[in-house]
Amino acid sequence: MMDVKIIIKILCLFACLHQRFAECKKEHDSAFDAGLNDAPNFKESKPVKYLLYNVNPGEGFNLRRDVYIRVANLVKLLNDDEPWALVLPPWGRIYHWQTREISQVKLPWSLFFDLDSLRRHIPVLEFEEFLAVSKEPVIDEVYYLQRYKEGWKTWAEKMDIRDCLEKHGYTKGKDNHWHHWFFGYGDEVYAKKFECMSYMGHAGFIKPFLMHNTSDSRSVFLDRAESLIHGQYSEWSPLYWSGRRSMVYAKHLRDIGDNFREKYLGSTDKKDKTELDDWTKMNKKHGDAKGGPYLAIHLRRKDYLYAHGNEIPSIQHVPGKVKPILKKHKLKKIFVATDAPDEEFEYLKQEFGDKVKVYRFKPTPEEHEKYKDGGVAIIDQWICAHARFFIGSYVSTFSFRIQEEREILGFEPEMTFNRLCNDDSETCEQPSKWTIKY
Ligand code: GFB
Repeated sequence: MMDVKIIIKILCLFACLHQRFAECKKEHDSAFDAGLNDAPNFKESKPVKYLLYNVNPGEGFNLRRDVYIRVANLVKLLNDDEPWALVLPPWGRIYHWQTREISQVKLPWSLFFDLDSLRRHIPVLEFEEFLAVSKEPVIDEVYYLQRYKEGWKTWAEKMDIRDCLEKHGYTKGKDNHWHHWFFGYGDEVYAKKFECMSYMGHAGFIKPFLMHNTSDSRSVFLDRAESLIHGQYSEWSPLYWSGRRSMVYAKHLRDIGDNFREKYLGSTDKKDKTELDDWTKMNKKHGDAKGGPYLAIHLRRKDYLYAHGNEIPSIQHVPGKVKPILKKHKLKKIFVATDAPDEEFEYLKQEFGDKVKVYRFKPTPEEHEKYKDGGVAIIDQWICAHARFFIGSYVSTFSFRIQEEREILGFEPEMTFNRLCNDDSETCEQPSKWTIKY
């Protein structure tokens, strides 16, 4: 039997969409509040349409979160004209999630994010909820976004239905349906139509196509949605930040991070001025947050050593570079978020000596099974986000998401946008300061 909570959420979602999303900014419960004397406020209602998407399988967790913002803001724009809901692509098969003992496919977004917060930005539903409200497990149209075969000389927004450069695992069955992995649901889910679209443009550029060329369909799937670039919804725009701010981490993960902060790092929201509110009401200024009495560092290792080894320090050089910063900010505790093997972490602990305490978050096997690699990564990010001073890894999207979280919490940019230089350099270009816009 379907979970009662899911049914209530879906009913609420429909109630909201029926009144058109732009007018429906109240809490979900208010859908049941209409009194007899309330004047009806309905415009012509159109049936809700569902946008689904996926990202290049090689992309990591934190770039995927950036693509979510682009697609979410596309849905926001669509809702100015007609009701669309975004179907959240289940997490799974992510290259970096290598803990083989635990199952990491078909993971719902609620494992990592607070869905009520996402819904204060746009209407979203989990893939399983989409299946639950569908008569059949069918996606009406799939568009695979691809490059232009001939390349391009000057950048101009354009889109064209073209022959597929590759089929990327989409096959047409004898039943005339298109089959694909579809997040692990490929045994049941199929598509009626599959086409490739050469695409060069911002996320909003595809809106007229979705409105006018897919009007007979209920669901449209955009594969390789990272091709929709930010453009006017980039890190410099308030809309980017609304999408980003709505991506509040799931409470169970925040709680674990908060307990760790309190227990080992002497850090609480009250003392550190990092209290959280409904994101739509938050408007923190730089310097409002003080942060816990520790320095946090994100030390990206593993495949990063091959990709960006020239830009990051060896583990042996880390203590020498961090000690002067600890001294400057009078800090004696370090929190390390890292994908490094245990030996490297133990080495760091030893090298910092007795006067500096070095911590990392290590889940128990049960916690790991429950929260998955993605949840453990978020706990690390949450703890880093609350430190007095943060040092990230060169161009790591994992570090970028921490920097954004610190912008939301109200830290001074100087305490956030930092990285360590390589072994041979004392100075190097520091991260761009992508400061929050309200
Ligand atoms: O998130 P992500 O795309 O960031 O990929 P980058 C890094 C993944 O490694 C995370 C794990 O999703 C985590 O699963 N990871 C990295 C960590 N650092 C930590 C950490 O401090 N704590 C925990 N718990 N997990 C890019 C990739 O990674 O790096 C590209 O997106 C490519 O595909 C490139 O591999 C070299 O932006 O850092």
